[in-house]
Amino acid sequence: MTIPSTRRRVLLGLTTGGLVGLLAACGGGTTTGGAAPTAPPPATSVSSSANQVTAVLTDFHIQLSPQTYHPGPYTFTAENKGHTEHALELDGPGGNSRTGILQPGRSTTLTVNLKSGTYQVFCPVDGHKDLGMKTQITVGGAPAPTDRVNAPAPPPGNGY
Ligand SMILES: [Cu+2]
Repeated sequence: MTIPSTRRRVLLGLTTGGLVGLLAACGGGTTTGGAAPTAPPPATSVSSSANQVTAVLTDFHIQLSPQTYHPGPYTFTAENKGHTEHALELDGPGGNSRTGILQPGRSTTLTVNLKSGTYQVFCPVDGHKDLGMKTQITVGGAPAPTDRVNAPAPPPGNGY
């Protein structure tokens, strides 16, 4: 009498639910003090809570990137694209703050906690303001939604 071989059934329970996408967050590289990076950070990957504004300084004009201003922190990136030294200063309800003197081709950042009202934006280098390096921004009344929870809903359309 032969004993039939038993068939063993191996059930491979393969579940597909185990794949977890590991998103490696490429953190911002530390800035070394040597060579000055000239490439501005891509605006789409900014995770900072501060809003980003670009201020291009030329001889003798200040060009701000299009922006609607609300109370809160803003980081101004001042780029000196002129042929002489410039700087950027903001003067308004929150006080005034300025960058250091920028040599041609240099850039720096200036973080300002904007408050409601009008700010004068100009170059504090001698005479440059009168030569045309001045503009102004108006900070609207509606705070950022994450700023104050109990603030009333802003009117539609931003009225700007
Ligand atoms: Cu200037």
